[in-house]
Amino acid sequence: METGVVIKSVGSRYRVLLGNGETIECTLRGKLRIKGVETTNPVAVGDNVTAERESDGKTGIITEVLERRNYILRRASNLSKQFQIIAANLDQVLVMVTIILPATPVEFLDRLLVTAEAYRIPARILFNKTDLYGEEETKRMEYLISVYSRAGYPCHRLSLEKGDGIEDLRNSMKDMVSLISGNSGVGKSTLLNILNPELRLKTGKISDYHKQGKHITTFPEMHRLPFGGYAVDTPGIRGFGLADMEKNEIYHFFPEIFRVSKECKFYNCLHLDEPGCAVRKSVETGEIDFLRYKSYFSILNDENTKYR
Ligand SMILES: Nc1nc2c(ncn2[C@@H]2O[C@H](COP(=O)(O)OP(=O)(O)OP(=O)(O)O)[C@@H](O)[C@H]2O)c(=O)[nH]1
Ligand SMILES: [Mg+2]
Ligand SMILES: [Zn+2]
Repeated sequence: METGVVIKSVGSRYRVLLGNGETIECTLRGKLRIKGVETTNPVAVGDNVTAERESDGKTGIITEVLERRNYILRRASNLSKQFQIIAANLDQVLVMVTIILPATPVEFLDRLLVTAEAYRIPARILFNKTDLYGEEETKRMEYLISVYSRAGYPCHRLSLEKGDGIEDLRNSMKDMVSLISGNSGVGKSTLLNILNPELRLKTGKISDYHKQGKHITTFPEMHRLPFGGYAVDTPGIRGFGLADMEKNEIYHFFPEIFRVSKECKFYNCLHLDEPGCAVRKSVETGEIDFLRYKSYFSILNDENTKYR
């Protein structure tokens, strides 16, 4: 019996990195049962497992999945009620966004941040492709940086093309397990190729016609970083699963809204149109950005959000 970490999962095949640095291809033991969430995949990238080696020595069977510290889910498909675990046992989530080519919708960013908050995983925001920004795009980026850093998220300005901001980011990733998420085409795989030049991951072109990525990466995969730590490259995610959330706890996952909510008149205030709502007042004064409030409102009213 050996222990290891799942670094890749495609269908029912799992690649497990063992303690001695060796990797073996594994399948699951048929009757393996995992407690907790109902998901389409019982084992995910980042899971710590025990494995039994087959007689050929190169393949194995996963016999147990050790308890998860945390995990990030996504909706299995756009309108599906089923969830898929993207990765488990993470130290941080890096949300990569771009102002243009492609433009990341703010609500998409907020849903990723809410998911990270719900599982208490710290998040950073990476603004990439600054080399493509003109005056207007730079202004937009600086505005978003002011909104999100006030909310408490560290923000990085990156140009992977020119090499700007990479040293700083590397320091923030050292010895950590990071999940790199973001919409298709923002540069997630490009970042990994820079952090570990041995990888040569496939990257895509942004078509001028659609101005968005083409979902080049199709499976989450964990990669070792030469300076210490791991990073999970993920496919550009279309829909995120906000599982297991009570309607009246969603605002807990917007840090700046949560802080102010303590001054609302009613303890069960949903910050819609209740009298004495401190959140609404702060939106009016601009202390809470309207952009963020809009995302909160939309998640609250999203019938696809699965409530407990
Ligand atoms: N101009 C510019 N292009 C960049 C930068 N970073 C990445 N790109 C380009 O953006 C395109 C998409 O990059 P990918 O790394 O494939 O994007 P991804 O996020 O992995 O996309 P998916 O795997 O589809 O989710 C590639 O052509 C990159 O060369 C940057 O800082 N500036
Ligand atoms: Mg990719
Ligand atoms: Zn309120």
